Amino acid sequence: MTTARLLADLAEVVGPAHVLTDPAVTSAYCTDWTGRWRGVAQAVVRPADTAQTAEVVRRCAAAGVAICPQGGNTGLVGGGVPPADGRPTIVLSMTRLTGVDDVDVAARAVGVGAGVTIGDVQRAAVAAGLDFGVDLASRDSATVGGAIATNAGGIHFVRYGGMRAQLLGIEAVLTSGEVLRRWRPLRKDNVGYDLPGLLAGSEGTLAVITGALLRLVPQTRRGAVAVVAVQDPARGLAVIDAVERAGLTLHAAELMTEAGLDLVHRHGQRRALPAGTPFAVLIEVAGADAGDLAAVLAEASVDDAAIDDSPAADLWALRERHTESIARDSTTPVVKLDLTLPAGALGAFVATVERLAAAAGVRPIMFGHLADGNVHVNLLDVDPAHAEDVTDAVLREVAAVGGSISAEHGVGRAKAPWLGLGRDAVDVAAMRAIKRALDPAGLLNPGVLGL
Ligand code: 2HG
Ligand code: ZN
Repeated sequence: MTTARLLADLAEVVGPAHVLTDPAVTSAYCTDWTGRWRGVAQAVVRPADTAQTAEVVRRCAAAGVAICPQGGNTGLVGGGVPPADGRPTIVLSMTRLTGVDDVDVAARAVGVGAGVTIGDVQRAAVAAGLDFGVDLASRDSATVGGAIATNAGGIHFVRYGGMRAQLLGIEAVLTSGEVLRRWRPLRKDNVGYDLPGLLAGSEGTLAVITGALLRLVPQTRRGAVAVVAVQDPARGLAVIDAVERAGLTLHAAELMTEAGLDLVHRHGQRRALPAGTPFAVLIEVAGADAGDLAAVLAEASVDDAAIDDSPAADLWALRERHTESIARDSTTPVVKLDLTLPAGALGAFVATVERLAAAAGVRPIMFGHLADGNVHVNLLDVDPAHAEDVTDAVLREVAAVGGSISAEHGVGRAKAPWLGLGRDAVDVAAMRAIKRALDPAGLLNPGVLGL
């Protein structure tokens, strides 16, 4: 079947207005948020619901056309954009699946479409007197489907876990066009393989997620935030430990560096700590106020801290404005490496990256989710011709000290060549077997994950 014929067929399924082919319109869907990854698609197809999604998948599979599922296109590893190798591909944009069911307050659960934003889940939960356990800076663009596909973590991972931990159920279209649906608001449901858990982090390579039944959590009504100056990450971890040992509930614990803070200040954010602080840790606690947190920090001999009751938007802005300030400041597309380090290796790793970056003539800004050992290494002003070399050097260092080459952003296209640094041969073979079983023709997100 010709591609033109397939697109005409797909237009019958989703309506002609939802098969986009004008390059002026489709280019935004084919380029990732960082501008580093650009692909080519014959069309962007925008189904309205699960039935249309299933029909689109069935017809693409019959025609041998690849499918790149996409949510809000806020991913940072190129996993949501089509390949650039010219193979016939459509982008399957899931942003029209925006249904939000009534919150099941007794079960603390809500069913939502894959295209609902994380912010809309939070608002639905709050309106019902509850909350959603995942929060991230891209909350108003990132969709549930994309966040599940990447197993996004975010700022409250330390308390509630990432997207995988929020899944009570899932709905997804298989390459056969059949709809897999596990949809019971049960906390315990131990019948066979954890398929929702498997689709979390599958990065669009196993099935197209159309909806999810999400766990909700009680609201945090009282809280406090501190931004604390520390000499090194180890001291930051010690302060976090002291806060938890004092009985306070950790809601977030984020690491920032002097270079990152200087950058967000240059981009307009007011300072909370004096200039020259080598590292800063943002700590949010739940169920306590600023006075309680100040007392614990004094006990832990912290002498430089800015403290406020939650939500403390000004203190949080210091951390949340990193990504956009970095994007605005770099002269080339930023090389973003999201990593986990063993707690004891963090300080030395930061110093090593600074050395590697200096040798490569690029600017490093590091920040991240300290309590999870998750560092976001951002490399600015990297000559695109050298992006692979500098990535290789950093990822090898992570593997050498026993860390993970992907903490919460996924593997995508950015890290696919380094999959073997994160998983051994037996592990990769088992993943490949799963991929072959669910997508024998290799039509779902080819090139992503490197399987
Ligand atoms: C965050 O923690 C996101 O803000 C983005 O994971 C990280 O921009 C980044 O590198
Ligand atoms: Zn993050």
